[in-house]
Amino acid sequence: KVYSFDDSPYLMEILTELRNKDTDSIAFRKGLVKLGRYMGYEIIKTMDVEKIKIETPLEETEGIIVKDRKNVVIVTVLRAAVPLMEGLVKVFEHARIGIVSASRGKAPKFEIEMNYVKIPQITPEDTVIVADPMIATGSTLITVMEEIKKYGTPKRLIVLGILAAPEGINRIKEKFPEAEIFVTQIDRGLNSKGYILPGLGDAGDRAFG
Ligand code: HSX
Repeated sequence: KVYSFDDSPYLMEILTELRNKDTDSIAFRKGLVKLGRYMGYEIIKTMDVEKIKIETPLEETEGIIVKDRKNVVIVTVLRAAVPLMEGLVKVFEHARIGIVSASRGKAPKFEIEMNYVKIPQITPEDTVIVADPMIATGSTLITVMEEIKKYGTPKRLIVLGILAAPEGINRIKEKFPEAEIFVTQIDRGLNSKGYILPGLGDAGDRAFG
């Protein structure tokens, strides 16, 4: 299943700022943190809730807990996903965190080099959120998700991106039909260098200079 959020004016406004080439890296990073947090809220909306009884200082009442919110593993793909993760941990404060360094080579092969992998053990109760702002050809995420598989099978496997090209989404769907894709917006396509159009440029460079 693919979720995108064109109908959310607030998310679209933040994304507009990220797309604007005149946005500096301070504002760009802040935007990514915000999107991490608010996309996190969107993920929570899809989690099961359980009714519980609690007591206010005045009387007993009913409340809820979102149990799965506590069983989250966030896998951060260096480097542009770092501010995104910062936002995500604001809503998934119990999350265990995996860090993966993966980068894509040049066209036409777009080979993925993965040289640092630290991922916690994954249990069947876990929701794994793989965060990378840009899903272009999808190769980076596919390589990372193949690696994640070695650490266990989660209850849910979620891909969290800011922008995606249809090409990348289709490839992920094909290789990981069980993955749920949350992306702020789906863009038109890719250029010959494998950049998303209209996109926002290179998220790592824009965030970190
Ligand atoms: C950028 O390229 C992003 O942050 C991703 O890590 C990667 C996406 O490209 P692709 O592997 O989906 O083509 O650096």
